[in-house]
Amino acid sequence: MTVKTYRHTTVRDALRAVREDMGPDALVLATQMVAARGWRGWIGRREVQVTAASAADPNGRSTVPVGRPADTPMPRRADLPARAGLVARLLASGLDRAMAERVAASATSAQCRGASLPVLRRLLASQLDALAAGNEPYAKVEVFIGPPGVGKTTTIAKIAAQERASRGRTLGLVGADAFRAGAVEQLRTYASIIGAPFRVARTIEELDKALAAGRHSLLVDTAGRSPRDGGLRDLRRLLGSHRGVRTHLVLAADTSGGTARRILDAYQDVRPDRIVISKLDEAETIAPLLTAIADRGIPVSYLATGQRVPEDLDRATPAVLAGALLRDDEWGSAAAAS
Ligand SMILES: Nc1nc2c(ncn2[C@@H]2O[C@H](COP(=O)(O)OP(=O)(O)O)[C@@H](O)[C@H]2O)c(=O)[nH]1
Ligand SMILES: [Mg+2]
Repeated sequence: MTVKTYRHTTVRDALRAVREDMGPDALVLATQMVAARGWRGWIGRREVQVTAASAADPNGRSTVPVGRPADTPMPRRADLPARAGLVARLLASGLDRAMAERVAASATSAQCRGASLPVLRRLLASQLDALAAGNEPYAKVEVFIGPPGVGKTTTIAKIAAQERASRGRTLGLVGADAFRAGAVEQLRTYASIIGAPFRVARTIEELDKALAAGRHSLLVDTAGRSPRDGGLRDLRRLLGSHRGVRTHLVLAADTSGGTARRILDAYQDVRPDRIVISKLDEAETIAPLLTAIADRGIPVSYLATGQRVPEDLDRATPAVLAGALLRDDEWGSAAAAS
């Protein structure tokens, strides 16, 4: 088997070069974005590098794509180049190989040959059902935890303001920060703009009372707590004693797979039920983070796509997640179509 690499400015050009050089049965083994050669690389330009193998071994038998998951059906031989092209497009979007292969295996021959962005998004969305919490009803208490500065307070303000604007529904806000003086003021300001009931809970006992009170669902901001704080353990114990509590761990979209795993380990004691992915607008790809989240089997509840309150927040439906993975800028329309 001959293995070669090809570099071009677009995936389409790289695949055409592969086919012209190695024939229609060439298999794409890997697709990467790499720094362009020469001065274009110095000014930050990137290009696509495709690694391909000739499909036929010296005896003329065809080989199957490397890394094909064992549970995916064997593609028809005539489909192989088109399917490899689809896998290459998905890999170039930052998807990991196993997911790209699963999506390609679920596509018909015609979809493989001419998959438009909406078709790709639909195919990918159908693989993301288990990972997308979608439009679920509010729990009695929704608690937001996570590292400082990741977007917890802003996300809570977006949720409360969206509910108020779109459904006229009131959600109560609770600022539970025993550590940083003034940290709850940001949430208090949002609450008064939105017209939402607001309570401060500076101790675990005050939080206990706040969770029991009120007829509205509550969004609880836990700014300032880190996994090493005893406060987080107390928080876990308290949340465990209340019914109808859902805990969201907020993670920034550009978190690497390794860092995400470390944070998930650090917050393991609190047993987050959902993940909020924030700052999508600042990330090149969310694939490494999403892979780490998928490994833990925790569904994603929201995607935050910017600083604007309340616009820049979407429920994580399968279509919205797929759009974010494909870096399809129409998250909003993806959500509307789902
Ligand atoms: N670019 C971008 N900035 C965000 C997003 N969400 C929050 N921020 C900003 O991140 C900073 C920290 O947000 P904050 O909600 O205070 O984080 P917290 O410490 O986790 O409560 C603020 O400047 C926010 O405006 C987002 O989705 N995209
Ligand atoms: Mg905060």
